[in-house]
Amino acid sequence: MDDRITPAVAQKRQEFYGRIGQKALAPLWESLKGLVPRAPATKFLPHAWHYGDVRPLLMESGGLLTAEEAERRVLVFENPGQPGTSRITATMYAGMQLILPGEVAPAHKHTASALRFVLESNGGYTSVAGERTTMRRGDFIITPNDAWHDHGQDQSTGPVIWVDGLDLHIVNFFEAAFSEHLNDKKQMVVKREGDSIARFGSGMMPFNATSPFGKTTPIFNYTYETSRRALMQVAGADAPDPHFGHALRYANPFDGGWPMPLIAAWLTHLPKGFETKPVRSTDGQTWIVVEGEVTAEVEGKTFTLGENDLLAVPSWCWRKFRASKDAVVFAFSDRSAQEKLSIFSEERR
Ligand code: 1HN
Repeated sequence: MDDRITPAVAQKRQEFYGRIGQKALAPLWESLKGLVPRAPATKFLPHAWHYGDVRPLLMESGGLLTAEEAERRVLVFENPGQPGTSRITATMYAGMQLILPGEVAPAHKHTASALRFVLESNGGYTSVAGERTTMRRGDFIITPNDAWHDHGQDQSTGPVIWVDGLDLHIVNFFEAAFSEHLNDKKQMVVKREGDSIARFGSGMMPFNATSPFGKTTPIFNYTYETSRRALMQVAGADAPDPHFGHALRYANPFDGGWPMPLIAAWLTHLPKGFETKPVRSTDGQTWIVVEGEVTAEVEGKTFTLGENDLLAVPSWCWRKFRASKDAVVFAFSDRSAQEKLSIFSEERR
């Protein structure tokens, strides 16, 4: 659009826009550039949350209301580029949840899928679709869409703290969200603990198995014990990838794809002193340091991250990582959704 126009022409156009506006019409030529950007221009900022700041506030919230009162007692990670939107990146919701000894977060279900990444737990559990799993530090736990879920803490010792990641903004974008509450606080547990791992998570599968949760992985809990052992064995055999270090992605045994239809997740080991080469991609990523210490550089901003610290890396931001100590880092993003829609892009330098 040529913007060297006379005031008279500008006025004529504005008058026209006013008239067509009354007929629920708008001129594309005024908005075309914003609708079809040359490259992703995120409104979100690279940002870090330090566990040392967040944990005391989460514990303080534990004195303000019970898990049951809150339904879910969570401090939401709000990207400072878009405060008030309950988003850590453009599409992803993330928060940190607290359950105190004896508490229950009551059973409900919804269209959105959720992941839990466990930071602290001594006797914490979550029940999903009739099966219960014990939560342990580093476990990556799946709540498929439309599955009943409740969480609790049976032991008398210590808080249970984890990070929730949900695809609810994608579901809401499509205006496709439903939810329901169960009459009972806890759902009935009808399976023995470990059922899903035995059936689907041991490199085997029942004869004639069909996927119990549609396009979501049937593996309920990718335990840290198993994931870490695999990652370290691979790290001991190969040189780190220049861009990704040693990285293993969580996989759905039915199709080898990402564990959830809209959410991707992976686990990375960076040996002490190793620095990744710059990468950028269109998925909005959330990184959580599980072990060690990492310096991240995102679009020229530097963040030093220790255990349980979180980092938001929005779409198309250059990122690189350096491990100042041997590090293990968990990450999730909307890459799984983007790949299904054929819109995922990545660039490596
Ligand atoms: C939810 O169901 C949980 O089940 C946590 O623990 C956080 C945030 C928004 C919507 C539903 C949970 C949530 C949530």
